[in-house]
Amino acid sequence: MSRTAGDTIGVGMVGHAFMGAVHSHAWRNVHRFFDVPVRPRMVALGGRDEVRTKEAAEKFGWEFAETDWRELIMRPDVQLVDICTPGDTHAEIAIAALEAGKHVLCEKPLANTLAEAERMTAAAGRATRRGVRSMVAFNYRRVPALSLARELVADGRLGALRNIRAAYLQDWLSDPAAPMSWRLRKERAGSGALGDIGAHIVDATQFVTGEPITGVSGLTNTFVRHRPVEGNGEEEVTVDDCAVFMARTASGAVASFEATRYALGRKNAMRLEINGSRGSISFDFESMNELWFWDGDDPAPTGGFRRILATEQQHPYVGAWWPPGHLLGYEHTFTHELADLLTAVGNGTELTPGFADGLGVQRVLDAVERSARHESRWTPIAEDKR
Ligand code: SOE
Repeated sequence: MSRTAGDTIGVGMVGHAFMGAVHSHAWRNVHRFFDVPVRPRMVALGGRDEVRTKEAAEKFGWEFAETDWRELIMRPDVQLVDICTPGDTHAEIAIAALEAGKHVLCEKPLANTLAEAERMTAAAGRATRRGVRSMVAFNYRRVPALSLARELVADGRLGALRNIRAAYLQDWLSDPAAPMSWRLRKERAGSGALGDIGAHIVDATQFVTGEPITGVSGLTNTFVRHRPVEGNGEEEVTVDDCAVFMARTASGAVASFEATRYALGRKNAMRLEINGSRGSISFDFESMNELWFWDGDDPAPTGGFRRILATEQQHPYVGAWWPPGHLLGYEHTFTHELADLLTAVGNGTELTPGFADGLGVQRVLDAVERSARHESRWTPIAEDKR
């Protein structure tokens, strides 16, 4: 098992773009708000370009900059590796870090292919037996309102689950002149809207309902097939722009999913609505502090949904922050994620979502792609044979 020095743990993080910035923010703050058993020391930041990595390390608060991730993970003062790179490097970095006895936090989706996700999960399983922890960064699980939704479902307040409507709507690709980027290259990103944002709604649905998705029928499309490359003509887009699929969960609930980067006017509308036999819940990340609840047991029903402002001290994670009504934001979800990670590392306790959960999501994404390739035919999710 990776050793921590007293009550601190050395962290090495690879990648310093959007995810690197928000993870750094969380690493800087987690122990100042949450009573975690080990405090992070922000040891080393990894990136390919020396100048940019040094600048980012200085800006975000890392002590050292490394241009070779292999050297970063082998540093004796690094006991936990945080992977914030595009999907094509997740498997290699995560497996090497786990084999070196380092705890691993890996951005989503876990991998670019099912085969990689399987190898990563096997490595994580071997590492767990040596006391090494691993987690996949599905941060939306740590939105207090969504954690609360899970509690309501688990407490039976929705009854038997019937219909699920999940959507993740962004619009940053609507303009055909928007430039090519790594997120639009299959070899780097694995898939498009499906893996990038569809993965979040698959995980959020399985998390809130506590049920796996058992089969899907999918449809994908790429609306703009070529995009400008700065100063260098055009490049082919090799991933989906939008993925829509219907699904069934283990208890027989029927679900629809939509992930798109073309929903003009929607910036980060990650939505989940669940209707059960006793009640319904509804959530939209663009109003992330609110959970709407239709409570069939309400003694004085008003006919509509009731707004719960999930900022009370007793709501999940909120006790560490501000008084009621002083809203939380996107960045807090990452701080919550690290609080759970450090608690599990320090106390040797269970941690979710683990790589097996990431693999579960990957199986759904893979089934959607296979279904879409075969005229949307119904595709069961492969059994977990581990
Ligand atoms: C993509 O636009 C993206 O940044 C995702 O990669 C993140 O996971 C999501 O939280 C916000 O949108």
